[in-house]
Amino acid sequence: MARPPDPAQPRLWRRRQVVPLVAAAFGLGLGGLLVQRRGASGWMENEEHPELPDRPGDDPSEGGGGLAGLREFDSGTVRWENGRRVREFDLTANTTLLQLNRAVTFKAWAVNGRVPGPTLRAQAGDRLRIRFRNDDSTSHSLHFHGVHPAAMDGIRPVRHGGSTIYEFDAEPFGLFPYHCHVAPVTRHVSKGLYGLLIVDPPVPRRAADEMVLVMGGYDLKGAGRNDLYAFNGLPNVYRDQPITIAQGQRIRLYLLNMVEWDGPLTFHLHANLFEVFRSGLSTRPDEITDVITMGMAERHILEFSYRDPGLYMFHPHQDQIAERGCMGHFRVLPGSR
Ligand SMILES: [Cu+2]
Repeated sequence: MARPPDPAQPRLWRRRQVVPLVAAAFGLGLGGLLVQRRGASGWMENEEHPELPDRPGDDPSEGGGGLAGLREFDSGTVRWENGRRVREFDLTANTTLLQLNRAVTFKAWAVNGRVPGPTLRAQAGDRLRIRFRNDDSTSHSLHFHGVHPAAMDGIRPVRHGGSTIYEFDAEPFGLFPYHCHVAPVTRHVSKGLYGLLIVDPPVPRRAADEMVLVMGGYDLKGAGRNDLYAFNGLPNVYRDQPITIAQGQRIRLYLLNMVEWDGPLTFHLHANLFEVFRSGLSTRPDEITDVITMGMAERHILEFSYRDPGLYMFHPHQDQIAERGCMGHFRVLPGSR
């Protein structure tokens, strides 16, 4: 039976057509963020020198494929029920070992084996059906930000081997974090159980090269403070493997702060200004700036383009956080614009 097209898919193809060189360059860096070994004794590090080695994450086979996730969106499986689009997602919590750099392996609690969890994507008005399974020995849950009934708020722990279904409407459009809400929540979140849900507006945003950056921190010693920080789970991955973009191309950045233990962070983009769409709740920019402050779980859409080719930094302006892994580069390639 013929079904209406999934509006999420044409958007992605358009984006790919706009920046084929980006996709080609990006393909070189794809690998798994994760080392698929489980059940070891836990994180290991050089206790005397938790700082990063000179070239962390430069071997994709060692978990250096942190570019994975940057431009990945999970639109789920679409079903039609009573004429309405229902988007189903399967999310599983488990313990996963992350190779943060050559010296540090971290025993993370992850969604679908990755930190952050998959970026879920839906259209405003969709019904979302999220099947959550907990394969971890510790109880977890998934709490979504946004509007939904209390029974779907995800604050009840799901025990080992258990599962539940979170079902609610994707409204309004905007950006909504999701994360485990089992106490102590700070620990459950900082160990990796978080991700982002994007709800697209009924009238699509204009074409852009879209990407996701989630800021996170790692408390390696269980001391209530972060030793390492990362964009998209892997410290310094975009410092060492710059994100390739095209000159003059509009970039749409879905940015989320999930750094526990610290106060608010900023995000600063070098040699440029960006438009801010606060929480993604509008299709008109709320302000234009080059540094924005974000508390825990705050998220915004940032849009910009680079006039000149070159290499440009982005990072929180808390420089001690940037210097411990939350640092990246855009490499702007010459284009025809
Ligand atoms: Cu948890």
